[in-house]
Amino acid sequence: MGGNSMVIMPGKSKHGVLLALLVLLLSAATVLSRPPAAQERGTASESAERAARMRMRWFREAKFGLFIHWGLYAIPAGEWKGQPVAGIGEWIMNRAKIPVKEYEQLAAQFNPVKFNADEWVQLAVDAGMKYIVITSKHHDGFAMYASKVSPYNIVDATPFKRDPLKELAAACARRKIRLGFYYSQAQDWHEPNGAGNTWDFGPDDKKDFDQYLRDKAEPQVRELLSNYGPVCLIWFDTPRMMTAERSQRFIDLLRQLQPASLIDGRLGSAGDYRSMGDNRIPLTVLKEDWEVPATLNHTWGFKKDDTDWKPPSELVFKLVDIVSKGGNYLLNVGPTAEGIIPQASQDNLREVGRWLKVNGESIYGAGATPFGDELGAYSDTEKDKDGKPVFKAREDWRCTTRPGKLYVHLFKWPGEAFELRGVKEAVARAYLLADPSHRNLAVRKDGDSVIVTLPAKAPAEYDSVLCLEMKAGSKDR
Ligand code: FHN
Repeated sequence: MGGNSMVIMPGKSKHGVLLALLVLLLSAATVLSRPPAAQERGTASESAERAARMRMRWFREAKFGLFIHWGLYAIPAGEWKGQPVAGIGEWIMNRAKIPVKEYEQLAAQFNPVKFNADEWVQLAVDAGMKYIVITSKHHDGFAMYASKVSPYNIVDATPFKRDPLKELAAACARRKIRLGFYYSQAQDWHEPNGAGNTWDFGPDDKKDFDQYLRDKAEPQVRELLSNYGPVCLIWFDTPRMMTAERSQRFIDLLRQLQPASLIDGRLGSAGDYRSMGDNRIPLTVLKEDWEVPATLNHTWGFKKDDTDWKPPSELVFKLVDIVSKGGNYLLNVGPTAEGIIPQASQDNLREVGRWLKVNGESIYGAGATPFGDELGAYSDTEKDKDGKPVFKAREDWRCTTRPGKLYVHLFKWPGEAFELRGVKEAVARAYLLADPSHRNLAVRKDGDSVIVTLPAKAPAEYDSVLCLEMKAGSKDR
């Protein structure tokens, strides 16, 4: 609009009316003189943006999801021929350079008779998680669902013969929780032309990677998007050799078959949101949509010797830290070859769920901190090995937001009072979410500071959330 947006005073004078007509004619001429392609481009990109916003809505609300790494690697569980194999459990085939002919034989032993889809989904619900992402095919190439594309799948190649993804899809629908599929689009150690298996099939640059994509990866993603009802996202991973053109073929499949489904950040070209590195929480707020995949111990796939579980206090801190920086937390379990999610994983996740039952309004759909100093700062003196200043994280408190509300997460109980600096708005009232009656706490304003009087003892385990409601008319955060 620019120069056309002047204010016209109707009826003031003949000149005013003439001027108004001139302006209208000029605007019409500008629109009509724009080349048709540019007009279409404008509307097409606007509607693409609108569609992307709609697709992202549930993700922005959800904040907390369950990742499940489950496959044949749960049988060796970190040990091959009596020897422990270092590294993450689902990489055992690669780390121990197990030939396809040997690894394949695991399928004949895979019979997870204790698998119960309802119990798994119930765990996610109890933990307060809003979506589940399960490995439909990891780098070992084994499909954990009924695939017509390759007989190397759980229904055709194991005594189990059931399709756990079908059962999970039904259980998720019953409990109204979203289901998405992890799919390793590039690495496939079972296929001569898939990326990654150099011990059986030689170097990747000598392979016909497009043959693998055309004959296995693309048709399998098509199956996943066609046979399991609504799929909330496809979680691609390790985009080796994925050019923009190759990635686009997957994007087209998704947009054509399930336009509401999201693409994570590891396809090979931009997805719907950014995937952080494994267990890598950014230091500060990121304005875009993002998610961090994370482990409860040190592996994704089950490893019998890895029992170094993160305690619930750490999980709650990480969840809040991530939400206060604008992200989602996708937290992993690695079920056993019998189909059991390790008890410690279950216990710790349910503990997070208990905290969320009381404090969930400060997490689901919540926005990032409007402050930032509480996250930490770069040291003036300490440098890392590259000579760059070290970031010193602070862990006393975090802040999440909703329109008209600030949620101050107190991990270290400050004692009798808490002072929040940098608050311009007036506070209507303050209370603790863990106090069932939400009793008003005394609040004093001192310039840009808000000082809240607190009880002597923390009312909640892990994190007591102090809610500050801003006076109506105060700027929404
Ligand atoms: O190689 C995989 C790994 O096995 C696991 O699936 C993780 C989860 O984020 N992604 C890759 C490594 O980043």
